[in-house]
Amino acid sequence: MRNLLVTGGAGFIGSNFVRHVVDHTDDAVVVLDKMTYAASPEALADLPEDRVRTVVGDVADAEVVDELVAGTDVVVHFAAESHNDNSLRDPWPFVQTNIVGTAVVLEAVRRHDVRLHHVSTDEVYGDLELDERRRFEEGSPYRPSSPYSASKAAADHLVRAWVRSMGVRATLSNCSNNYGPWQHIEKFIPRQITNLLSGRRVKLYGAGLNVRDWIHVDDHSSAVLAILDRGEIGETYLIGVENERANTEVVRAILRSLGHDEDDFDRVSDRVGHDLRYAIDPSKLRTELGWEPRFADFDAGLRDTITWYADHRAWWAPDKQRVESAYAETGQ
Ligand code: NAD
Ligand code: TDX
Repeated sequence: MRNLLVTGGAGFIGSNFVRHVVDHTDDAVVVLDKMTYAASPEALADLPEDRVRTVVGDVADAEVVDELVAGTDVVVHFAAESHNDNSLRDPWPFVQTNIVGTAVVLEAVRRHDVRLHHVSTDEVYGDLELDERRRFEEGSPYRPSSPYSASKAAADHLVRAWVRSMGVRATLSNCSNNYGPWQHIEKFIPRQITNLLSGRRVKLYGAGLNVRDWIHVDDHSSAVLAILDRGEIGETYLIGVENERANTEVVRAILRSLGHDEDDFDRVSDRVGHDLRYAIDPSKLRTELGWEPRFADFDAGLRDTITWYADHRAWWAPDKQRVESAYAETGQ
């Protein structure tokens, strides 16, 4: 049994991870979360109080972080500003939370000699051409495109520097696009599902040829747990399930599932600097750690996710108008 400190544990992936830990281990969890607009305390509400405790605080607040890290065996660092479009409107929260926040976590784990797992994204590697065979690997060069991905790249570099030169015991993972329950409705898949469920139209950026490599959030959680259990200090693991889909394909699948004509969507302004394609080669995770995904069937996972949003209208509906008004300002 370990004591885990999970930063950003009230967010989409963090809350799914905490539930996964409760279901699959004996570990106790302290969640540190600032409860920004992206947090869902509801996602943790039914978890046992003797296993999960929540502290509201900022990961960039050295005093709070130091105190929590002191009583912890492992820190799993999810906390971040996570949406590319928001980073194009206002990059400062991304610099503060993703870069400064990670430095604060690193200093605390260094002082208390606590193991860290740093959660990052495949977007640090930039993008790929649609027709090239190459995929992202652990040694791919960093080439981030947006303030969000640049801030995550900066955080990754900080972690590696603290490992090499400051004696910190850390692992890193870079995962592809997640989908599943509790994802904020600003993101692509939940935005389109909730658009249809609220009588709005589906909004596709530009030509919609962009490709993303979709993984169910629970597979991300099991991969992080495998790295905590069997990962080697200083190593990076790419997490993905080899499931590339063009945005147009995803949009058509959502429209069909909800009984609409599959061409019944709007094309809206493209994202500035829009990455064309992400694709992960997960061989290292699979061969070295023996990890296997459990949700390989994307179409089934997408249908379950649609059902989940239909069943959780009370959670997302109050925020829908605000999110859509913000998009309307950029013609999206
Ligand atoms: P999210 O936006 O849903 O959740 C982020 C959580 O962090 C929220 O609960 C928020 O309140 C909290 N937070 C934000 N700023 C904070 C601060 N200063 N102090 C403490 N807590 C703070 O994001 P997500 O999609 O769950 O992503 C979680 C992590 O996984 C991020 O590090 C992200 O870069 C990474 N990641 C996400 C994806 C994806 O597809 N969503 C893919 C790969 C990696
Ligand atoms: O309304 C939309 N229409 C649309 O066509 C939205 C919100 C997005 N898109 C496109 C943009 C992307 O090509 O869909 C794709 C996915 O968009 P997002 O959900 O914003 O994800 P992405 O930018 O790919 O980043 C996600 O994956 C990597 C997460 O938000 C990041 O946190 C993670 O690091």
